[in-house]
Amino acid sequence: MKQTNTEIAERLDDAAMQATAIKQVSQKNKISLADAYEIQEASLRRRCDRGERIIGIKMGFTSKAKMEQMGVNDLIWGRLTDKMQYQDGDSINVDQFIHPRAEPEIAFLLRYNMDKPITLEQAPGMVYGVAGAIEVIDSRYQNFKFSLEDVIADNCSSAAFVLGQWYRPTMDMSTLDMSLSVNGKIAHEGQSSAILGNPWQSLVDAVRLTLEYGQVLKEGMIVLAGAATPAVHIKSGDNIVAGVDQLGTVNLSVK
Ligand code: OOG
Ligand code: MG
Repeated sequence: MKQTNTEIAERLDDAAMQATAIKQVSQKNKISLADAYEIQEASLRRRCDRGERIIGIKMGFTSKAKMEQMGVNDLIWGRLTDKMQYQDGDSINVDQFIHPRAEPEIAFLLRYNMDKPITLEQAPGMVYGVAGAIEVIDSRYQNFKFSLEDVIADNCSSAAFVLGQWYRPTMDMSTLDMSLSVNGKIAHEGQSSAILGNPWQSLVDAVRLTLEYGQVLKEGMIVLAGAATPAVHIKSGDNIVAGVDQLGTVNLSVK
């Protein structure tokens, strides 16, 4: 039987809370892009009803490496809550996730309420700082397989993230080497130019897309620009380090 968007949101939220994978929701239900974002919003409303706070957004599929790894080719955005944030050097418990993966990212800290579109030239002036980051993604779908609508409904696989130190946004952001190491071995290397040619473009698109969906990113919020490399599976005992040229390293261990 067809489910309402609210019912689908509940299933996805329960799957995340119970760390149990479910079937892709688009297999039984015809879901439009607008439905998918409505489901995402409804599932986040449940998190907020439990006391979580939305502190930013993450962009997804901003690099070819990610689009190819996941077989999806359009920009997506999902919400980040305070409960998803860990501090540099923290441990995460693998049991709270289904099949987590980690990826190296760049984060922005917004300086203004983003109530109108911005240009690439304006983007650096719109942030207090930039930082390296690790994003942990965890699809709530079996085998980490989904359509574009499925993954948007599932809050773009958001699970956890860690930020490095904030730096003033004075460097050329388009040519920074990025890497993700697991247990001292480099798992993936890339360049920040893999993120839409320039990570600032991801901020431009984040503002455009959120406005399209009637949301205004607020001063103090975080925007994750999207991974420059494919994601790697992580397991108990792993030490994950993301390195971004000029932005230092970020550490996370997995228990
Ligand atoms: C969706 C999330 C994509 C990114 O950085 O491109 C993403 C997924 O791969 O499950 O976070
Ligand atoms: Mg990501």
